[in-house]
Amino acid sequence: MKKLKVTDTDQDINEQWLQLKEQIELHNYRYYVLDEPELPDAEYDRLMRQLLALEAKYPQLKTADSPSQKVGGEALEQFNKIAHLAPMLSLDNVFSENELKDFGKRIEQRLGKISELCFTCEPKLDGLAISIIYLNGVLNTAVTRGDGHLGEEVTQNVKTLRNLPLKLQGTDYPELLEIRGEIFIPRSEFERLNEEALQNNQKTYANPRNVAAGSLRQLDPKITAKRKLKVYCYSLGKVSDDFVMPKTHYQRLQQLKSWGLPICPEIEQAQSIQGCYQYFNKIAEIRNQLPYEIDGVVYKVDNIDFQDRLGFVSRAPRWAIAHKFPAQEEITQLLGVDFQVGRTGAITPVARLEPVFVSGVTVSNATLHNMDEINRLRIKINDWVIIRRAGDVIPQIVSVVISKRDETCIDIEFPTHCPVCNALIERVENEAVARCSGGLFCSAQQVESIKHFASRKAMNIDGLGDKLIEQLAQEKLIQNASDLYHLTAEPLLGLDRMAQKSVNNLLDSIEKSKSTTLAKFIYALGIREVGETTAGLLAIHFANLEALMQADLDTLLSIQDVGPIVAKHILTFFQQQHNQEIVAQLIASGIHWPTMSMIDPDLLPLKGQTWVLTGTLEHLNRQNAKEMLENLGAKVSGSVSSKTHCVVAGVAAGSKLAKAQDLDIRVIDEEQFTQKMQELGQL
Ligand code: 9MJ
Repeated sequence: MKKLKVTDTDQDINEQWLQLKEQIELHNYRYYVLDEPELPDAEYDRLMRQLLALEAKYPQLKTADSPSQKVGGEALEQFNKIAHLAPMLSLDNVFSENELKDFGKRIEQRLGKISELCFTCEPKLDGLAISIIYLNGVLNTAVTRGDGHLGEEVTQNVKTLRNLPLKLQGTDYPELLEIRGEIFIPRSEFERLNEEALQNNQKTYANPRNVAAGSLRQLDPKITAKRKLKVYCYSLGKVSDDFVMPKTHYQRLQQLKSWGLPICPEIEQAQSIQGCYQYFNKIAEIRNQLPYEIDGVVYKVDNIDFQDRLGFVSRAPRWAIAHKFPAQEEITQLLGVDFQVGRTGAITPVARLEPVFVSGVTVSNATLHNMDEINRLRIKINDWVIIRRAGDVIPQIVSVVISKRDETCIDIEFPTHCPVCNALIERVENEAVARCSGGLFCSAQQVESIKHFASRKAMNIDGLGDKLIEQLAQEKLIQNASDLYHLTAEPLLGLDRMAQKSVNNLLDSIEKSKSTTLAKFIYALGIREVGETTAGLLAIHFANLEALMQADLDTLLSIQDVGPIVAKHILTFFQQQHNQEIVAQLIASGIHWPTMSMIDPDLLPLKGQTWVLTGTLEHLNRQNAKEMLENLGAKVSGSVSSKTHCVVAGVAAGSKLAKAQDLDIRVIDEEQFTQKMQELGQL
C-alpha cells in the first residue's frame, strides 16, 4: 500500500483510509462470520494500527462505520433509555417431548387444517438479548431488551462486538432495519478470563452469561472491546415498510446473512414437531463441543403468515417456543443450615454447602424453603445431597444420598425463637411458612423492608446497597424507611468506605428518589403479596394514596388480580398505626408523584429522551409534533447536542441537521416521524 507523504492531497488520504477500512472489514467478516481467516493476526493488527494512526491525524475520517470503532470510543456518563421500534419478545418454555407435542397441537388447533407445518430450529444462546438498528446500512443504535418496550442504549459497546458489521454488505437493504439477537461470550474467552482472574487473585466469573451482561453494561466501551463478545442475530424488529422481506423465518435469516450479519451456524429447518425433537437430541449431544454456552433450543414456525395468524399471548409469541435442557445436577455435602429472616418475618432455612460447580456456576448455598421441605427431604447436617440448577433458578436440593449417610449426620433443629430479635417464631395452621412475631421491632425485618424500599424497582435509591443499609441500621442511623430522608452528611462520613464524595452522591440519590410514581411508592411500602404488577393496578385504580389507604374490602376485591388474601394484607397494612405514621412521615419528607395523571410517567415510551425538530414539516404542525413528543415523555429542545436522542429533519433542514450528522445522532424525516407517532398511538 502507498505510503502517505506531506504533499498528499485529501483524495489520497481518503483513498488510503478507504483501502484500509475495506481490508479490515473483509478480514473481520472472514474471521468472525465465515470462520475462514486469511490474514495472519499480526498483519491484521498492523492494518488496524495504521487505520487508528490515520484517524488520529485526520479525525474527520473517524466515521460511525469505521472499523476503528471496534476498539471502543469515549466513555459515557450514563446509559440512555430508548424505546424499541417493535416490542422485544420473550419465549415460553417446554421441558419435555410431551410438552413439545402440546405446543404443536396448540398451533394446529389455531391454524386449522394446513398441509405442512415447518419450523426453524435454533440453539438457544445463554447470553443477553439485544436490538440493533441499521439506518441506510450503517449501525446506528443498539438497545438492551429492558422491559421489552424500553431498554438501555449501548451502541458504543455493541459496536465493539467482534462479528457484527458496522456497515451492511451490498446495497439492497432497507433504509430502516431493526434486528434482534443474542450477545454472548465464546466459551474459550470465558475460560481465558477466568484463568486470568485466578492468576491475579481476583474473583472468577460465575457463568458466561454474567460476563456478557457485565461487559455490555460498561460505561467505557474500551473495557467491552477487550471482552471479545459476539452476537448471533435471530429475528427482526421493525423494517422499512417499502422493503419486501422473504416470507419465511429461515429465508429471512439467510437474507440477514447475505448482508454480512452473523447467524448461528447450527440453525436448521424441521418439517414437523418430530423433526424438532430430533434437532433437540442432536444439539443436546454436541452441546458441550459448541464454542458457546446454550441452555436449550428454540423452534419457530417458519411461515410468516402463520406467525401473524398465531400472534402472541402477553409478550411471548404463540409461534415459537424454547425447549430447555434438563437441569444439571451435582453431588455435595450439607455443612449446616442458617435461618434467615425476610422482610415479612418469614424464616427461611438456607443450606450451607461444600462449594460445588453445577452447570457453570459454583454453588455454596441453596434454599430449603421451610420446615416442610426439610421434613420432605429427610435431610440431616453432613448428609450428601444432590443439587440441581436450572437456568437462572436458585439452586435446589433435589434429594439426599441415603447410602452415604454416616454417624456424623445430625438432625436439623428449626429454631423456636427468631435468630435476630429472639421473638417467638409462629406458624399459622395450614401455612408452610414460619414467621418471626417481632414485626417491625425485629431488626432483620426492619433492614429487609428498607432494602426493599430502596431497591431499583421501588424508590430506586442509587448507591444505597444492601451492605450499606445493614451498616446504617447497625449504627442506629435508620430504623425505618422514613429515616433515610433525615440522614445528614456528618454521621455518614464516619462509616466504612464513605468519603465526602460517596456521602454527597448518596444524599443526592436519596433526594432524587423523592420524585417518584404512585405505583413505585405503593410497591416500595412492601405490603405482603403486593408486587410490582399489583402496585401498578392499585395506582391506576385509585390514582391517589389517600383513596387506597381508605379503601374497604369490597373496593379492593373489585380490582383485577386482587383476591381476598392480597386485599386482607392491604387492609391490615394500612390499619396499623405504625405504618400510617411511616407513610405520613415519608410524604412529609417530600416524596411526591405526578397527580391527576393516571399513567405512570416512567412507562412513557420516550421518557428521558431529548428530541429536536428542525426544518419545515410539510404535513404536521410543529406545535402538534412537539406536543406529541411531550405526551410520550420526551423533552423537545431547540438545539442539538451530544445528549440529543433523535432529530426530526423536515425540508431544508440546515445547521442542526449537519450538527446531528456530525455527532452521529439518529436523524429521521417527517414520514418516519409520522409513522413512529402512529405506532405510539399519537396519530
Ligand atoms: C436465543 N436466545 O438464542 C430467540 N434466541 O426469538 C433465539 N432467542 C427469540 N431466538 C424470539 N435463537 C424471542 C427470543
